[in-house]
Amino acid sequence: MNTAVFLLVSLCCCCCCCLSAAQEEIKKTENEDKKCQTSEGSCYPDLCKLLKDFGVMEEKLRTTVEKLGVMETQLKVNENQLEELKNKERMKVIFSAALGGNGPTGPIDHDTTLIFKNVITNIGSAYNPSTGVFAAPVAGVYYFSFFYHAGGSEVKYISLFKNGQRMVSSSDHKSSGDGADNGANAVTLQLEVGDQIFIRLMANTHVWDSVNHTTFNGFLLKQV
Ligand SMILES: *[C@@H]1O[C@H](CO)[C@@H](O)[C@H](O)[C@H]1NC(C)=O
Ligand SMILES: [Ca+2]
Repeated sequence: MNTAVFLLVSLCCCCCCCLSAAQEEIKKTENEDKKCQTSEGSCYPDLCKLLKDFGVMEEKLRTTVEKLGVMETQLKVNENQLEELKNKERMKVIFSAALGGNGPTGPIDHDTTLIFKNVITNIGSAYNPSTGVFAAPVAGVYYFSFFYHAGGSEVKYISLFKNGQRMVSSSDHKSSGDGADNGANAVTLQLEVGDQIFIRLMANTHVWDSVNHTTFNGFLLKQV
């Protein structure tokens, strides 16, 4: 073979190869098209998949919207509960008052409600300094304390009352040995709205005040 013939043969062979490869490719594509037409309806493969995916997405969206609705309702409930808690938290009832005067109160021949006139703190104004009575503005747990100072030569006996009921007391005996006495007590009480708390000086006893050492104190611990 001379060079010219060799080139011609080579070129022809290459051409044939290319042509048959292209024909193969066309056949493959036609077959895939047929596959789609028979099993997935008459559409291109990508479009079939897209439509199917769209259906799934639509369903997901529907359930998500439903869930969102439920969550929105729950959120509203939570918000209301939070507002309620905040209101409870905001409610402040705190007072401190001293007996005042300069000298003894008592002895008196009957039990007497002590009127602590020197108001030191009265947030919420639940303590009334003209009657000595604290009235619960809200239901809750309250903490109360009271302290007295008195001369040692008299009997001392004071009690904290809830409405008509004596709850806790502090007392001391008459003595010639003690120049002065100090006593106190405290109590936590669960109160309903309007319950009244006050300190009574028992008959024929006495307490003393000059520099606010006889006091009545209380605050709301927690609304219930
Ligand atoms: C007693 O309390 C009153 C407040 O009501 C105050 O003004 C006064 O200074 C207090 N006195 C003493 C001696 O602490
Ligand atoms: Ca004593």
